[in-house]
Parts: sequence; C-alpha cells; structure tokens
Amino acid sequence: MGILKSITSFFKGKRNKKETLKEKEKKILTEVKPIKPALKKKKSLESKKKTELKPMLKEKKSLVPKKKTELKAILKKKKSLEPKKNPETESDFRQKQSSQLKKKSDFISKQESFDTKKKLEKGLEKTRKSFFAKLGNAILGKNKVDNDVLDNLEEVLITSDVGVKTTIKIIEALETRVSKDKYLGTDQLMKMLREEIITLLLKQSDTNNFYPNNHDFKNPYVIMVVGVNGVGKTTTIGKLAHKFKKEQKQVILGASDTFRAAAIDQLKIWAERVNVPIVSQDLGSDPASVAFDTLQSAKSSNKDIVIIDTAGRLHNKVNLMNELSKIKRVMDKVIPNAPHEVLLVLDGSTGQNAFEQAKQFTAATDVNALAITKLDGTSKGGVVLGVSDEFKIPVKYIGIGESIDDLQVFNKEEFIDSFFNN
Ligand SMILES: Nc1nc2c(ncn2[C@@H]2O[C@H](COP(=O)(O)OP(=O)(O)OP(=O)(O)O)[C@@H](O)[C@H]2O)c(=O)[nH]1
Ligand SMILES: [Mg+2]
Repeated sequence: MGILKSITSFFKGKRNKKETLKEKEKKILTEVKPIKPALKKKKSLESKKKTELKPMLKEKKSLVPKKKTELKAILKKKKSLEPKKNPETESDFRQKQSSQLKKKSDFISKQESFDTKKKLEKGLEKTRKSFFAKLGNAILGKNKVDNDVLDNLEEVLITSDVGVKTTIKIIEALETRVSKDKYLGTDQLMKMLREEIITLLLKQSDTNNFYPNNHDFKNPYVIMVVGVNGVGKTTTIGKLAHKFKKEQKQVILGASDTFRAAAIDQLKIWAERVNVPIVSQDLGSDPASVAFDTLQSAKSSNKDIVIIDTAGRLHNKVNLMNELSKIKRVMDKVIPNAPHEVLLVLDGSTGQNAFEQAKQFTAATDVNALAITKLDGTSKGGVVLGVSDEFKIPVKYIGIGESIDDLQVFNKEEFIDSFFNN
C-alpha cells in the first residue's frame, strides 16, 4: 500500500512540474507577443524610407551626369583657350607673357616711386612753403642779383636751418657766379641755388645705400639704433623692419631699451605689426644681455638683419655712453664686427639742436649712419642739407610721418627736386 502511495505521489509531482512549465511557456509567449507589432512597424518605416530615398537618389543621379557634361564643356572651352602646341606660337606666347609681366612690374615700381615722390613732397611741404615765402620777401622788388639779394638769401638759408657752414659755402659759390654775370636776374636765382646745393651735396661720398650692399650675409647684419630721448628711434626701427621685410629679408628685433616698461611694449607692438620676432627681457635687465641674446637667436635662426633698440640718452651722461660701448663689445663677441651700423636718429624739428646732437654723439661713439625724423611736422627741413654737408657720416634715412611707410632712403637729388618743386 505504502509503495502504491509513493508511486502515485511521484507521478502527481511530475504532472505538477509539467503544468508549471506549461504555464511559464504561456506567460513568455504573451510577453513576447507585443514585439511582433513593433517589428512590423519597423519594417513599414524602412520601406517608407526606401520609397522616400528613391526619388532623392534619382535626383542625385540625374545631377551627376549633368556635372560631367558641364565639366566636359568647360574642359573643351579651356582647351580652345590654350595656345596650340605649335612650337613657334608657344614661344611667342611665352614672350608675350613675360613682356606682360615686365610691363606689370614696371608699372608697379613706377607707381611706387611716384607714391614715394608724392609723400616726400608732402613731407617737405612746411619747409618748402616757409623757405619760398622768405625767399620771395628777400628778392621782392629786385630784378637782378646783387649783394643785397645775396645777403638776404644768406639770412633765409640760416633761418631755414641749413646751418652756417653750409650757407656760407652756398653763398660763396653764388657770389662767384654773379661776379661773372653782373646782370643776372633774380628769376635765375632759383635755378642757380638749386644747382649749387646739388653740387655741394653730391661732393659727399654716396655711401648711403638703403641696403647693406657690401655685407656678405654669412652672418646677420646688425644695426644698433642710438639717440637722445624721443627723437623717434623705436618708430624708425619699426619702419625699417617693415622696409627690410618688404625686401624679403628675415628680420629680428632686440629690446635693449630696458629702462622703461613702455619702451619694451612699444617695440613689441611694432614687431607684431611688422610680423617679425623680438627678443626682450624684463624691465631693468642688462641691455647688453638682451643684445647678446638677440644676436645669438639671430645667428641660430639664420636671420639677415638684426635691429637693436636702445634707451634715449644724452651724450654727456658718461654712464649711459659707457653702456653703449658695453653693448657694442658684447655684440662683437657673438658676431664679428657687429654692430655693422650704428644709426644715430636726429629729430629734424629741433633744427640747430639736431646739429648739436650729431656733433656730440658722433664724437662720443662710432656712429656711421644718420636718420633725420619728423620732417613732416616742421619748417626746419633745411637741417637735412646742413647735416649731410657738414658731417662725414651719411644721412641714410629721413622720417616724414608716423606711419609704417613714412621712412625714406635719403636721396639727395630727389630731396632737392621735391624741395624746389613748388
Ligand atoms: N610726425 C612724425 N612723428 C614721428 C616721426 N618719427 C617718430 N615720430 C613720433 O615721435 C614720437 C617719439 O618716437 P619714439 O620712436 O618713441 O622715440 P624714441 O627715440 O624711441 O623715444 P625714447 O625711447 O623715449 O628715447 C612718437 O610719437 C612717434 O610717433 C616722424 O618721422 N614724423
Ligand atoms: Mg624708444
């Protein structure tokens, strides 16, 4: 009996298990059921997308052959424009092209020199107007060049800041000419004056090439800029860097004016404007050390031109003048014979004072080039004639404004032309 009971309970248990399994299966199926409509939805979306994409693809396809045909037409047109591969016509074509290029570059350089001339004329306007107004008064009512006229002319030249020495030379030359022709009219005075000034200036050796022609560029060409406070050193450096850059030269600047924070910033602004690198140190650091760093950097990065700014100083401040000598000595250690150019900047608007500065500075340090700035804002432009006549050092540059392009290479003939062109 016991055995029978246990057998029935065993089968009962199995049936129970079967039933629970069936129930589980049922439950899963009801849970899975909702997936079906979702799949259906996805499929319908896909087919919808396909039908939507089809016309788009069609459109794209229709565009491609269109492009091809357009391209073909363009190529055909281009071919028809190209010179035929006939050797004769090809060389003709090349010649034509090079002559056109030459014409274009001639036109640009003509335009540039025209602009330079116009700028110079404008820069010298104040000096010219004042000079000719004075000259007009000096010869007023006279119809021949006599001693009176020459005396008056002497005064005009001196008050126009030409300088005593240069004025005497000009007047003596004119006296000799007048003594040969007693009836020389005042209308001819201008022509004579122009000729005498040109003769005088051309006697000077013409070493003032803008470009350091005799430098072989195995090493960078080093320019150290010096002068008293506020004459335009930093501005001239910015303009110079721009000029060299236009000549495809690699330029680097050195901020050796460590005396004022604003001086370092001012040079940095110029470097940024011209897009050239700059070497600087902190305010108050040794100017010679900045120069050393700049020259080393120039050497290692194969620069062509180095321009070193220095603090404004008076020639009679011994310590400051010694500082210049130290900067020079340090430079020479990095690059032999550097600085190759010591450029003294003079403020033209200070007239006779500029003469004095040139005298004192050239005596105290080895200046070998001059720049005369601020000629645009003054009637004292005659200082350029006097300075370039009196000093053995050439006037290399003139500043005729505050803008980047307002620095010109001093050309004696052009200067005289612009001066007398009224
Ligand atoms: N009109 C005119 N202004 C100029 C010319 N060159 C420089 N300047 C101006 O003169 C002022 C002084 O110029 P800077 O370049 O700072 O002079 P600096 O010699 O470096 O002065 P310090 O560093 O203080 O010794 C600035 O306002 C310049 O814009 C010029 O050719 N024409
Ligand atoms: Mg400065």
